[in-house]
Amino acid sequence: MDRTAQLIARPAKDAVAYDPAAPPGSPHTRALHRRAVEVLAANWTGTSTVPSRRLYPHQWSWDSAFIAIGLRHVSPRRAQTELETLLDAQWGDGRIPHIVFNPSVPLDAYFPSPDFWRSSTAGRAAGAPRTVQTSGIVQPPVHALAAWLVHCSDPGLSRARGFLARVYPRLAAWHRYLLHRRDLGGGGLVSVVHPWEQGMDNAPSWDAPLARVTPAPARSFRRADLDHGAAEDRPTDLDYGRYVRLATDYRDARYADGTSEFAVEDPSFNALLIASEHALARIAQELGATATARYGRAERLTAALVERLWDPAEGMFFCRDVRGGGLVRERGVSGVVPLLLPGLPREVVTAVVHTLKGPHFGLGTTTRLVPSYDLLGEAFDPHRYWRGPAWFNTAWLLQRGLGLHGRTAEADELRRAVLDTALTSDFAEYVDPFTGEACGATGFSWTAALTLDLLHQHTTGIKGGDRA
Ligand code: 9WN
Repeated sequence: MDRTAQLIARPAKDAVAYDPAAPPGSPHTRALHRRAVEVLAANWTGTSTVPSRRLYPHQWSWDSAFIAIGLRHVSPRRAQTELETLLDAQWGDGRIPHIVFNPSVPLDAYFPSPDFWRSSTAGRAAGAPRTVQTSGIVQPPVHALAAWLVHCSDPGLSRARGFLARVYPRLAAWHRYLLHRRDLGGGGLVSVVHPWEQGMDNAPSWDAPLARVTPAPARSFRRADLDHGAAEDRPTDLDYGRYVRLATDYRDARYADGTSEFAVEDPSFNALLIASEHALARIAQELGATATARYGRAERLTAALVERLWDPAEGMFFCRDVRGGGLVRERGVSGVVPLLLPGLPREVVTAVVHTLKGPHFGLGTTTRLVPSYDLLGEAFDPHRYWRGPAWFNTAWLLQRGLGLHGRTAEADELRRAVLDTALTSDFAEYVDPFTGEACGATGFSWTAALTLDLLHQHTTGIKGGDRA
């Protein structure tokens, strides 16, 4: 029996609120730990973890990276498997698909299903695998960061199993795909060609670039998400029609890059690529290879991010609409995520922290977790998908950024808020940023995984080797 199974074999007690003052190893901490492990065990399929049994019954790309980051604390081996299952579905051109479909799940359980994406036929020219069905778009490249952190949790096991040696070429090919095929703006940054690629699907930053897209007729598809989620919390039918149109056009172009009418340079997506470039450099060093070129690339990408997306007057990063030509001045959480970058200029760090604590995000004053969108923005809605509620993965990224830049008090406060809210919301997918009320699915995998990671940070601190 591996460690995860042993832990869940213990009888679960009723959830109790996390006591922020509880010392490591206290009953409160143990209850939180146990429940988080239970969530991950319940969502484990044998080779990977579903984000949520009902709402998202397949493997998702950036979810798996976050899940591996937490799972490494209870089963480093299982965390390795999580990432390697995803990488087994990598396409020949290097892309890592945003969904890897489980063939035993009924087609109507999630839309768009494998028969929509038709990866093994429409994706053949781009090198889609024949044996597994996937989507054809991507998600944020958190994987190299996750692989490095998984390695750090048990370097002996990692070396004995040749984990990094196996994943390194695949991760390098993934970054090559993004840097060479997706620099649609020509300025060195990567563009997403669908809101689902960026991971914050319904963010107001997409409204202007999406407005140019003719929606697919509502009758031409059936949304499965509304079977499990409240319609008023989910994207509208009109937005869904546009998502379907973009995905259909990409598929019908055989997933060739360069022609999409939607192309956006997003701060969070690019920051995660840069963080993962730093991690790839660490991995290369660990494998005895030279890493100078990778560190150099991470620096150049950071400079491009600041040059193309930073707005000093607003103290945050904005998306660039490559087809429309300009910055989209909607304040989304994506615009503060670059705080996690080690090479960010000092004045940028100061301004981002100021923005986080100011009236638009209210961190530590009106909100406890960081809202996904501007509290004062016209489109703000505390419950609607990515238009206001707070997510745990963005809180984790920002907590890491605050710690990295020596903002220890703010990092500790955010850490406590995450742990507290994770338990009281039963590991919700997302929460009301003011009240912490659960929204979307409960028992959500990355919420549980990142809770575990933050719990372990308390006992071990962020170690130097953990930094990527
Ligand atoms: C589309 C799985 C995914 C997350 C995304 C989140 C949501 C899917 C959806 O769920 O997206 O990929 O159907 O809305 O926005 O970040 O990876 O948890």
